[in-house]
Amino acid sequence: MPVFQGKSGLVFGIANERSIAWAITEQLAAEGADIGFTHLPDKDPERPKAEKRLRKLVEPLGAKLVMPCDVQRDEDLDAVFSAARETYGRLDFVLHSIAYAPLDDLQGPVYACSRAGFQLSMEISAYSLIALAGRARAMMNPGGSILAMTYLGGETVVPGYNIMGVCKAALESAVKYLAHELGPEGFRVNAVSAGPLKTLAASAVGDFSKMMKLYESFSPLRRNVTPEEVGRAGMYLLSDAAAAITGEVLHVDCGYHVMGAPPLEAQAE
Ligand code: 0WD
Repeated sequence: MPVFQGKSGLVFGIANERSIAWAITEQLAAEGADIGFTHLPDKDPERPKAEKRLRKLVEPLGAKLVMPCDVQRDEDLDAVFSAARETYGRLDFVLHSIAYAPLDDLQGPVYACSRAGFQLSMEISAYSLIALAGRARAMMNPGGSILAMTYLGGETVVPGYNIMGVCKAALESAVKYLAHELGPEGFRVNAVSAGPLKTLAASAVGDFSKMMKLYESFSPLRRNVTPEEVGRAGMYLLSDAAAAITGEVLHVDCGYHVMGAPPLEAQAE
């Protein structure tokens, strides 16, 4: 039987077909999951670009819930969870695949980050997980699973990742505290720390192609991850196959995070 047969959940953060949330969705859908989706509210209601892009991807999956949601707005979040309650009754999983920082602040240096840019980046990239978890816990089935997306720049310094690294550190800490708080209720909270993938959000991070070359030369597997590999790992953590895993940050990065120094052949160059 498909792993997600009879299970339903929400996916936040598909901007287009390159989004990591879409890669995970493809795996969940292939395993029979019934998924509701949100998109960023369109500024011009006459030209609903974000909604159109998302609908084109998810309508073939038979999505019963497609709604706008700006995670900065409590009323948007409340509307999504109340619609999910009406549509699905209870939820088995929630995927948080959202991040944002204003370009000026993202470009660094960290010491020059504006107060407003810091607040906005933290609110969208880290607080939003807390806001989702608080609402999800009231309506999840036993064994329910929440997953967030993070990056190595939240654990160690990755030049160019700047203020987003500070946000990911907060996000990863939130994963652990939420795992502690929701565990007794039977819910799990984890994160996938993915290697670089060329998405819309990634295009804002400086020197991104250099980063991809680094992974090719330095990671134990000597290559970059594929969206499908990240999708499968995300699906695993959301599934019952990971029933005893919570508070975990799973690195899906071809092993890059274990290296303390470049491989000898790369050092010789
Ligand atoms: O290399 C990468 N691409 C990696 C990404 C490596 C490791 C982790 N990640 C993380 C990101 O930091 C993020 O948390 O994965 C997550 C998804 O990122 P993505 O798939 O790389 O990027 P993208 O396709 O742009 O999706 C992020 C989405 C937004 O996209 P845009 O580009 O339209 O800002 O986050 C959503 C939105 O759909 N988003 C919001 N959703 C609700 N309310 C908001 C908001 N205020 N702001 C952004």
